[in-house]
Amino acid sequence: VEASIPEHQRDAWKKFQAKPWVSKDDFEKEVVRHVETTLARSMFNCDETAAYAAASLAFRDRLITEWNRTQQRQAFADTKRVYYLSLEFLMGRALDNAMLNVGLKNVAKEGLSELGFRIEDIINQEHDAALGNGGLGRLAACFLDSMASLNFPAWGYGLRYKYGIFKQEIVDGYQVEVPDYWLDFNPWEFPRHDIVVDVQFYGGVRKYQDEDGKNVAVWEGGEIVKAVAYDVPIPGFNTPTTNNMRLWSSKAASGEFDFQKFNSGDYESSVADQQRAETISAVLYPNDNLDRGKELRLKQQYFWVAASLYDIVRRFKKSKRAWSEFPDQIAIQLNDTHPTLAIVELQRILIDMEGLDWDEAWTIVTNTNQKFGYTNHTVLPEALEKWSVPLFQNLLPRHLQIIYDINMFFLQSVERKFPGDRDMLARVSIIEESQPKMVRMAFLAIVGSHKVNGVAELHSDLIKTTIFRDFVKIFGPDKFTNVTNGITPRRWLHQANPRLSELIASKTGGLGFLKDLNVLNELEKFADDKEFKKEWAEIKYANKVKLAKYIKSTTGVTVNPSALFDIQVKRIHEYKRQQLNIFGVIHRYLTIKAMTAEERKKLAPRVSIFGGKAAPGYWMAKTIIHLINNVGAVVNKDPDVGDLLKVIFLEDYNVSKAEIITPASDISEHISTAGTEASGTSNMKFVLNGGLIIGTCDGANIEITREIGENNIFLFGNLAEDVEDLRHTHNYGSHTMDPDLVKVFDLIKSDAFGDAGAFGALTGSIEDHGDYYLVSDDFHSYIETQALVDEAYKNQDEWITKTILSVARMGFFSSDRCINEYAEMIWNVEPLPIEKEGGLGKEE
Ligand code: H53
Repeated sequence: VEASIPEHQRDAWKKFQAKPWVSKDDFEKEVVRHVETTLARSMFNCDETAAYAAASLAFRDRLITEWNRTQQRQAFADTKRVYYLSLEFLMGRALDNAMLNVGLKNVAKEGLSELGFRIEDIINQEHDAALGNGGLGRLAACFLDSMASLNFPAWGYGLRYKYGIFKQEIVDGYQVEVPDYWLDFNPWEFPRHDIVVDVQFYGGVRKYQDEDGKNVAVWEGGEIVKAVAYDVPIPGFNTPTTNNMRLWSSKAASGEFDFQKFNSGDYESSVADQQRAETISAVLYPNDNLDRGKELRLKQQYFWVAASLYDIVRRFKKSKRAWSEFPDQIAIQLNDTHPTLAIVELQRILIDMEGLDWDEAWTIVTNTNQKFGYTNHTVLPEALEKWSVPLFQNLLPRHLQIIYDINMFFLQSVERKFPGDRDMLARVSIIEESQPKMVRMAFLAIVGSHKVNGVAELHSDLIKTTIFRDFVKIFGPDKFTNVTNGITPRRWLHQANPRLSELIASKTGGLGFLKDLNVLNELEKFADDKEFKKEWAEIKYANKVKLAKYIKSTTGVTVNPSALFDIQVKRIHEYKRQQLNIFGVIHRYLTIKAMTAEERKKLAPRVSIFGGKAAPGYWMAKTIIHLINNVGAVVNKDPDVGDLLKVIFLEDYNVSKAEIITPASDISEHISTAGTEASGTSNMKFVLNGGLIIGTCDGANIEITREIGENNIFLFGNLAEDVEDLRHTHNYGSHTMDPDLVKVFDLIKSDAFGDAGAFGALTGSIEDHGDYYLVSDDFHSYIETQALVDEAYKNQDEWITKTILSVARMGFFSSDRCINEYAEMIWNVEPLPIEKEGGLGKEE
């Protein structure tokens, strides 16, 4: 429906157009107005929740004005757009980010203070938007920030889960999951009840020939669910560009419950349809790096993909261009294989709905002029998505036919290239000939994309030589590329560590480093500057004091802020090896217990801090959490140990907690079995905040080492190239356990940390079941390297120099660099220039 106001009536609109507020007085006026009208409260009953609501609404109004202008500008320019399809967006809090990105945090701080509030208290009222599990979801959030900050015309498309990642409670040392209902009050989203897409499931396919002898397929029957759009504004830093993240929410097609059933007394089933439809976008699947093949998950994927593509195609059709221009206007990035159905859905739209013939359509879908790009984030076999053919057949019958056709044409081309190689055909087929047959989503994504990228150099090399080897032979090496991950320095330095950001700004000529992170290089000249080092160390200490207070208030344990803070926070997974860390802690405990009082005096005190969620069904990961908590319970109250060792498990690790934890580390642990962690991104965050790393030669650790220098990182353990051979030897019985690890296991088995039965599966997986993750193989190297950390930390002067040099050399890891690489190598899009940029440093 055309709802545009006629030309001759637009003057009134222009005259009264909303203008973004800028001054402190205007901000206060807006806050008071929202308290008194939107919230129907007053100065007599305005608590911090209400103040948060009003301040957020004031900023939201401002964002939305710029959002509107950005959308108009982008529509008018009609240039190529990027669509980032991700099932996860781990956004964290929005208010602090909005204030900083529009450059009005100080204005808000003063304004709130005049109204009787402390800005920190107001910021802390916000519930995290936690629509993601871990690295993959947070990467998507950093990318949105960078795309807006760099003025790219870009949209994120995702699902509006009613329940984000569960909240973790620790009860008697065990993880307990509590639902995260986060939508009670969410000022950051705009429901678009006018943007609704019908999405079909189930049913069957009728095929016939029309009068012209053309084959026609009609997908009919089944059920329809409505997808309703919710828009979230994404402000760029120091630019008016405000992009859009569109999240889809599911709703029953009828909208209401069935009145007839209701009137006939059948209340329960009258709401059942509605509930069934709403289930689709109800919960985020809580697995990271694990595929469980559940029907509801496939439903989520198709629901989201179908609605997003419909929206993208609708926008394209408005421009009245020919279909052949589609690839010049649109770049779609598939964040992992979750949105792979987009390839099939576009082909379906073109042949079934738009009447193109197969070849014409497939040329558009797979056009080399930048259409679909596929990012692979893992080589772990248990994380690679496969869907059973019978399940597919039932839910998406037409899509399965199209996949079979795509596969047939693909295999024919392989056969032409490698005549007679039957094994090759079986290996690369999109359909796995198993019982039941399975659709291999990664293979479909490769066949349908023009570029496939890994997320760090080692990882991108590994996918080319292992899981996608045959595809390199088939398509040639140019289809495969690397874009090493990055993080946004706005949230992960400026927002999380304001004092460090301020110090850097004072030495590098303002906040420019936040837009060009290579400017950090200028810090090298201060690496030996006494005054600077003093300030640097004071900031680290203050951040540790803040974390120590947080630890005290949440766990009751007192930790010494002068101790070495050793942190491992990330999802709990065997491949990430929190078990190696906690076994190392137990080894340290044994060592301390065996020391004389004199020896103890020479030891550097440590606080070992853990945090992270285990997937609810991942028993081994939960066992590791249990062990960490039980070790803490024993060690923390042992008078022989005192301050020399404390073990902390922080409950419910999430983005806003990461903002407190990350700036407080002296050393952080990134100790995955070599070849298993695709990149890791928290490693980058910790170094950027002046912490050092103990890590394996894995993922982005390798590139971090290259950038900051090997003197500034503590690397240990076996290399990726040796992992396979080591596993092989384990399986053939020649697995000899590391003697120090045996002592650790003996202590666990003596019930020192509670009933050892609870940990039998964990120790057994290493001693008796092949030690797949090479814990014992790497144990000695790990312990030795930790001893080097102890030594190095004693020389605070050198330690500080190392951290300054490291920060100075971290420019490469900005997500702005990533986005520019994607734009150039994969998307072929240009930023849309802005006439008036904000003028950096207006807040200094
Ligand atoms: O993606 C991150 C990587 C990290 C990798 C992670 C990831 C998930 O969070 C979930 C599924 C998956 O396949 C991969 O584990 O190494 O840094 C962003 O690329």
